[in-house]
Amino acid sequence: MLTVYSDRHRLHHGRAELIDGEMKPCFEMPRRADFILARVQQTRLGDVIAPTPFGLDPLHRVHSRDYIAFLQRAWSEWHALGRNHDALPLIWPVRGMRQDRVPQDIDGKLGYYAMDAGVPITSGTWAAVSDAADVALTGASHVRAGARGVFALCRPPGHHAASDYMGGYCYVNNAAVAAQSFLDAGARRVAILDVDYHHGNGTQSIFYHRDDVFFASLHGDPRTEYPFFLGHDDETGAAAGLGFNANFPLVPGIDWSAYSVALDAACARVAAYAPDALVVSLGVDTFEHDPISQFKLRSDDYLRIGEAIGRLGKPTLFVMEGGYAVDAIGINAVNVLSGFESVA
Ligand code: SS9
Ligand code: ZN
Repeated sequence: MLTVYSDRHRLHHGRAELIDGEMKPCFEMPRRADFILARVQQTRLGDVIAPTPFGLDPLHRVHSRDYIAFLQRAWSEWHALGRNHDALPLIWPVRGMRQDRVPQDIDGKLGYYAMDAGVPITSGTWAAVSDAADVALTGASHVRAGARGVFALCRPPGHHAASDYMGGYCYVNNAAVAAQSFLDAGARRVAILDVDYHHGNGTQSIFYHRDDVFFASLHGDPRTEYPFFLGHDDETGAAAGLGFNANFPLVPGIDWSAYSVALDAACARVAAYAPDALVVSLGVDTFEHDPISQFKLRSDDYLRIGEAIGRLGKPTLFVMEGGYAVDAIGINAVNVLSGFESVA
């Protein structure tokens, strides 16, 4: 399987995040991608290529222009105030406050364009974020050219980012950008299967009113899990998109026996949609030793996830999302890809 990878992910390296009331080193760190790449090479999964630049147009297909402009400029606006540490949001327009006025000050803009504080912006964040989108777009172009499966080793991840906000370590929604690129190249239906531990709220929200992208997500139940405010099973789509969104919220602590039942159900929904292409939001924070998650999948279970996806028989783009047990992230992510490849 071809892997698309850019070294420039390292330019995004947040120092700390506020978690459980404490500032701790960011769980979303450069070593994650380094370990995945090392495992790709160690297992001889296939060639590793650099992305080609696609520019801003494909980003504007799923994100608002003002949000993308904000991401491009945020560090320089922050830095111009003499601040050298990471930019972080600290105030949000909640119920009853104005959503129709974008503040001029960078502190206001950070809150306006964020859903949480888990999104440090550093001097290199935009370079890494735009390369990650190019990684996904390059992967999609190889799937269109006939590859059965391609791995877009994106970092930072993307599935919490919506059309005009960042959150949960995510800035540009790489999976959504790739899905839209399939449609723009002539596909009529694209499915996105999100197996990250956290609900893909950004992806759901981008396509919620549309029937040309079917979104299915397996995740920790939002009653007890981040992102808390989206991901329930009664969210089935709206307007033309009604019936084209499927959430599978799962209780904390489950292992493969319960997870696989939901995975089979989600895969059956994907198969029924009969997509021309499949995008997998590949998070491996469902792992038993993940430091911020509560499922109990073991490394071998990821082979089974890949086999289930492979049995769908669709041209498939894997887009890397979460996974924070860094020592095992390469084994677990590449196990999904190897499982996929083992199914002819
Ligand atoms: C859990 C805090 C979660 C954000 C997690 C984002 C995951 C992206 N106690 N913080 S895949
Ligand atoms: Zn996650």
